[in-house]
Amino acid sequence: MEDLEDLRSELLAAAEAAADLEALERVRVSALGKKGRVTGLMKGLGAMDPDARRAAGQALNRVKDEVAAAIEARSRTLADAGLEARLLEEGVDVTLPVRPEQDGRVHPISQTIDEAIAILGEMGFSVAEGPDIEDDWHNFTALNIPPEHPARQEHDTFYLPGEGEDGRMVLRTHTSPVQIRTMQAAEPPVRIIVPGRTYRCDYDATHSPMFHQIEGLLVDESTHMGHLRGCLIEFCRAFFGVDDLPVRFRPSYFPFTEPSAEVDIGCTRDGGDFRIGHGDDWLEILGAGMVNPKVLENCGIDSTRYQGFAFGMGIERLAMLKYGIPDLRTFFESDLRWLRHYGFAPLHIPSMVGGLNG
Ligand code: 2U9
Repeated sequence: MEDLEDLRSELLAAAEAAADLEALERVRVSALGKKGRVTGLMKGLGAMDPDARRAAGQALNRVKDEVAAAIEARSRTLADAGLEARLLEEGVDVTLPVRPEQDGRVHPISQTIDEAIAILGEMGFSVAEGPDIEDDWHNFTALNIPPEHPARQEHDTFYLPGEGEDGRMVLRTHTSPVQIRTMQAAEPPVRIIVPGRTYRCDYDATHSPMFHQIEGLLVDESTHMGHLRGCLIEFCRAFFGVDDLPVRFRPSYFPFTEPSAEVDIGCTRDGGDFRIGHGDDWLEILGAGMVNPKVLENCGIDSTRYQGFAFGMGIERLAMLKYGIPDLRTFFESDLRWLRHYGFAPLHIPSMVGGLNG
């Protein structure tokens, strides 16, 4: 039998020296493969007497395990280095200046969010963000959504693996948990808007399992429904660029607001012609209401001193209406021709002074 210690050192050195995964595989086959050197020695054990066989077998097994572990470790190192190299090679330097000649476009979802931020930012709202993966309490309980509410059903909500209501996490079904976290962390006045991704188990021509919302929350000592009305009427008129756009508030119900309303804007549906603005028809575009005192209390805010209003809207729906995009599913197909058609110039940043969309 060749000297085991020499063989061990040689194979460990070969594994360590393998420059890539193919070279490492050659080392593995030459050592541990069917015709490999360690395997060959194993086969030789049969010819030995029992005592010598036991001692040699144990020593061989130790070498075999050590060589296998060294190959495994080298394989992980090479894979990590490969990933590192790819990340470096494919990395994008986001600090480089925009190259307008490159024909990049801003996605209509980003554009719509930027427009909404420009309008509501001018009114004094700041942008707040939070996690996409939430716990049950922040996504439902704190918002006064009862345990038996249909929104909590498995077929509406993406639940992540985990035990019981306290352990399992959800993909947030609205951006509202961010408002909950903001109220828990700071004293009023609160004046925030929350744009972001939301998730519901739904997929057809008008629903996507991942979609975007922008919600707003204002809490102060004397906030009332008149402030909510003024804010949303101004928002709708600025967003659609129609100064005298009719806006109507219809009574509705949400567990997190009381009273609640759905908001419609005036439109014309004349045969095949659809236009936002005047006319004798209405189109629902957002929901709103006064924050339910129970929700304020859940966040540690004294509801006898503070009141708030909140609103929420679907970004895809706003973008489809404003920019005449007929099919929701096309938003997420990453079709460059679609993006060139519906996308926006990157150097025009929406603002109330410079214009929302060029
Ligand atoms: C807190 C308190 C109240 C947010 C609100 C709506 C009404 C609403 C929908 C619009 C279209 C969701 O994308 S959509 O389907 N939203 O109708 N959202 S009031 O109310 C809140 C939020 C947070 C703490």
